[in-house]
Amino acid sequence: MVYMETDWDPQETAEWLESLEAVRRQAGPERAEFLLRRLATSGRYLNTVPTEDEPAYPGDLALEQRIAAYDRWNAAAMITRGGKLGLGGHLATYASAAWLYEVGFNHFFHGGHDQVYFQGHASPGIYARAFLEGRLSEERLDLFRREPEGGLPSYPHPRAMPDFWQFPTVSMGLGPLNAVYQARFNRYLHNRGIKDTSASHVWAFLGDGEMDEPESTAALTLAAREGLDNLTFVINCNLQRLDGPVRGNTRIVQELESVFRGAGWNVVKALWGRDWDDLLRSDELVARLAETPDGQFQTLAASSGDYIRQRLFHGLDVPHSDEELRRIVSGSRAGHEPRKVYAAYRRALEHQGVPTVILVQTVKGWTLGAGVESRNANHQMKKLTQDEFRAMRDRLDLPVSDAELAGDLPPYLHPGPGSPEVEYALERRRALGGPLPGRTVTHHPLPDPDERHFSRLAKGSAQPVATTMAFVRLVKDLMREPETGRRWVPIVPDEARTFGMESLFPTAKIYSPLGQRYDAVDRELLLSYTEATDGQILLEGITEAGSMASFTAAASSYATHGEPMIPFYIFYSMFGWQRTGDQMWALADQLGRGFLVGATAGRTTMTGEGLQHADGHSQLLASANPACLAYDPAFAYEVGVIVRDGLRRMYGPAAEDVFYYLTVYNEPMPQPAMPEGVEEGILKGIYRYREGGGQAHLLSSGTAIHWALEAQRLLEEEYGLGVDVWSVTSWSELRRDAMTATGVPYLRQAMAGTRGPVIAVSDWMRAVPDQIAPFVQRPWTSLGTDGFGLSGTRESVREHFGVDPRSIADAVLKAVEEAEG
Ligand SMILES: Cc1ncc(C[n+]2csc(CCOP(=O)(O)OP(=O)(O)O)c2C)c(N)n1
Ligand SMILES: [Mg+2]
Repeated sequence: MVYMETDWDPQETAEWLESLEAVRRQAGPERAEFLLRRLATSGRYLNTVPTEDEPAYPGDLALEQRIAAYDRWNAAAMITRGGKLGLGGHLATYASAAWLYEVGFNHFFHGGHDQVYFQGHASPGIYARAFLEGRLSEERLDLFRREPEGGLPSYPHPRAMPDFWQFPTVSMGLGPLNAVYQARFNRYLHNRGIKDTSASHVWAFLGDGEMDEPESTAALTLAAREGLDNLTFVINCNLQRLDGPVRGNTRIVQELESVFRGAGWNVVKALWGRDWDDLLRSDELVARLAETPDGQFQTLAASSGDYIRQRLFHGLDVPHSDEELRRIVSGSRAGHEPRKVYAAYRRALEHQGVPTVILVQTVKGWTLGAGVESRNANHQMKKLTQDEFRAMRDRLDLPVSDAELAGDLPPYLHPGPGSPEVEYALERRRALGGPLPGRTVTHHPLPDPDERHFSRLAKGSAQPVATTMAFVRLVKDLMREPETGRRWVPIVPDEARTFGMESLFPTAKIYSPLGQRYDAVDRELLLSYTEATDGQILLEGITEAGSMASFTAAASSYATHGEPMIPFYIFYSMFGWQRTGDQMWALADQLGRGFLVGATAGRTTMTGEGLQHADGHSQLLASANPACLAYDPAFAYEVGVIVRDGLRRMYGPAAEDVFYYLTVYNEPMPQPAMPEGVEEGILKGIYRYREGGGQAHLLSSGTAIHWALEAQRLLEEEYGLGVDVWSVTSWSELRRDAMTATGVPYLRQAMAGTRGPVIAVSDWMRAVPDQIAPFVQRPWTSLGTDGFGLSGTRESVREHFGVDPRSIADAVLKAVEEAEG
């Protein structure tokens, strides 16, 4: 345990306690508490590595200083130039974080095997660095935020810039969460013998405001528990977020320190710049700083020396002029000093056993001038004036004349391809394994699995089987494939038994880096709960967010690690898209590939669970994601056809950047054999399942096909009305095809030659089938499960929504009557 220390001198402890007890008796408990607090805070609010312990700096500081100056300038110039077109961008974030990245680029980030999560709003500086290295041209910089013209995306978007960005980070909270699970996934690949990732390190650069997102801290204990010392968080504590101070009345550094320590992390603080060293010899000043609210400290940083002296240094004997005090308080921070940043990073990498967080203090907007630095509105300042550029030039000592600055737009500055700055930067990158950020995909197609796994499903079964079970059995078979079996990554948030997956426990085993250090209570049973270092299953516990983060890491492993993995994440469908839809969006941005499986789908199919469990809309949410192919299969053989095609489309020779969403049901139903010639229809979204006379057409998906078939029988027997039943495997794919087809859309091709009204029914809200209504071009009726779910028997709830066979038959009769009338 990291945070439990033994009492090596109980005698001394007893003496101290006695003294404190005496204070408490004589001066009261408040006084004793004050002393303790003072002791605690003063010891805590200092740099972890004091100046005298800093390691020697391994680089050429003068050159690095110049490189950083160019990057600062060009980032600001890029945004200001775009600002003239009203395009916006962020100046202050990178300005405060520049050294955090420069030290990483020159000494830490390994281009071959590290993964770096850049803070989204710092992207201008990352582009500026790539410009200095000759990776981006001036023309590209000028197209920042002008993507239709081939320009640079505003933030790290792998989909928009797939040879550059690896990790989409700008939706705050997802970066830190994904970084933890990426580090964890690196270990998983290693422990399973798929890839040696022992040299990989994950760096996550985060804002202090971003730490408020629940996702940012959601996985901290996992990271410590699993001993992820291949992970470092760097939190840029500039004390500000978008609107104002992150913690006006308290202190963010202390709060984060407690949170991370409590979670079992190693904490490194890099707070004060070198100029504070002498001042901080005063315990009184250290204590004052430790009790100054962040809002006040921000004000001090933007104030005159006189104010600073009165508010912070009153009564203290300080040998500094007002101007010196102003300079120190306004800008001397560890995060602006490469030596201090280097020392903190070294500490982080040297620490073994648990991950490290570096809490680094900076000034938001640093070097952009007094109008920007530490100002509440600086997050949204989008341009600097000519005067501000001139001042910046002087401060950073950059070679640009007043005349060159006189134009409308500030120029980009580059020291030239053969300059010492560029040579140095490139040499450092070469030594560190190549350029970064960068994303490369070495194509590595996977072979098709054996056909017999799918033909088993195509045969059907008389015994009722739920499609969830059919899917799980299929994957279980596929996991035995010699070549691709080990690439499957089953992910499930404490719901494996619900989906019949416990049969995987003893064979595939549950991943734990610790192995199994206990006798499982069910070890005598065939399906005992088996954990192992090389386990294949990621049984995540109750965290859909964590599961999605694991899925994201596995789904992009083909690019991040050159190792295609086949994740399937199976979840209660209600707790998928609506709970973690933003992660699905980020997954699409990260070009992830794999199978998302919404189990216990439908508003009426899971009995008795009610309003918060009954999912009648995830198909609609999924339809909004452009990278997602969403299917709602009715039969086991459809599941087989879709999975086989998915494997080809995502892992075959012409792999596409898509992922799948399949909804599967828990209602055991007879599984028919696959009719001839339906495969194309299954994949495109529709085929006629059972002809019945063609007077009307019932389109249905998922479990609803059974109600439609029953309605077909009723109509035939009771009314002599012959109706066709169609299986719609994907409403959204049909719509997508219809919207983009140049010729006749597939839906119309499939239904060509038929007549009569169309009635659609599913276990989803009507808006799901209504997606295709405009393209049917026939009288259209839809039935669905609009509104909140409720508990009851399947039959009673279906009657409530009007999707039971009798209601469907009534709707058909009405539609036929109207069409004839
Ligand atoms: C989920 C989410 N909510 C809101 C935003 C909008 N946003 C962008 S930056 C920002 C403030 C960031 O503050 P901080 O994390 O402290 O970063 P820094 O001060 O380094 O810019 C906000 C609210 C976002 N990008 N993502
Ligand atoms: Mg901040």
